Amino acid sequence: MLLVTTIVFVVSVAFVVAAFARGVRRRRDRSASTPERPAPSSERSLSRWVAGGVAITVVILVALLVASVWTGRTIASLHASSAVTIEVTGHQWWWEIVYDDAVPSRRVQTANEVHVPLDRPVVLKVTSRDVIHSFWAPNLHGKRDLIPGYTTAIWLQADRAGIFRGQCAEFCGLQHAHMAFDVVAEPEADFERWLDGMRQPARPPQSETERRGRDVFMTTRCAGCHTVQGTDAHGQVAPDLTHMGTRSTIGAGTLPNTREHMQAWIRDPQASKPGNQMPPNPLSADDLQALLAYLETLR
Ligand code: HEC
Ligand SMILES: [Cu+2]
Repeated sequence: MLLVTTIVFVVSVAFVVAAFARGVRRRRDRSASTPERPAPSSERSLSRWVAGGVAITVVILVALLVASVWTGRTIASLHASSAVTIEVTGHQWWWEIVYDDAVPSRRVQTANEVHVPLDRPVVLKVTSRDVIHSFWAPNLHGKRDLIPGYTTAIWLQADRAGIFRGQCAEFCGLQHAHMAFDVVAEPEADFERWLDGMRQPARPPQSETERRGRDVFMTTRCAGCHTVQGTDAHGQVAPDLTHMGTRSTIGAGTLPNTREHMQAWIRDPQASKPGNQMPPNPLSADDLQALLAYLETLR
């Protein structure tokens, strides 16, 4: 496309320059200030030029359209045997991330953090659960809208290690600005290690406090919305918390993932991210500390 449009640009500019030069020359040759009426024969030749120009333009545009649709389809249906497929679902206002596997116990579910191996094609299958979002990690790929009920594919490949910041790029409601994510690009071995870690169910609580924290989690509303693999918590409307401790932020980039911020978030998520779908939790101080201790075991 760049080649074709460059040629078109150069040719068009050449014609403009030629026409301009011709006009200057004519004006110099003849001092007459009234423009002459073109002879009928030259008028016919003029309309032939214009018709030719329009025809070439139409042909080029149709060819580019066909090429673009064809390339888009090829990329969308890309199934390179080595490609990693990741499912991304937009929610108001967080990202559900799934690494599917034919073996159900090897399926990985997480949120707001996408890990990809270096130098390998990655196919992201994106969709939305509620409104239109847009998945965008500017250093890795172009924007792609997430349409409810419709799955599209984005293809990307990371050639250098690092953490790439991403952001919802389509206004999707009150907390649109707090709908960020990280793409962590890492060497294949690190990626596999991470994936293996994510496949493990949550470690059972060890201490008395942790056990109490788990009970608080299971008996208050937390478990109705959140999943913790390996426990009775199977909620599907909120981020999977099985390995919450490995994530760098709380609330899709809203707060750093520290104990203090976690405490504030659980007490009242509406304070730092007003309008989000998690309600405040008026817990006793002991219950809250136990819950925090339990959440810290989810690594
Ligand atoms: C009504 C459903 C609901 C209940 C009940 C609920 N949450 Fe949430 N929770 C959410 C949603 C939705 C989010 C994502 C909010 C966002 O980022 O916009 C969330 C986010 C979180 C996060 C941050 C996750 C991340 O990766 O950013 C933690 C931690 C969390 N909840 C813990 C809890 C705990 C602990 C309880 C119980 C005391 C609880 N939640 C109760 C819906 C719920
Ligand atoms: Cu969004």
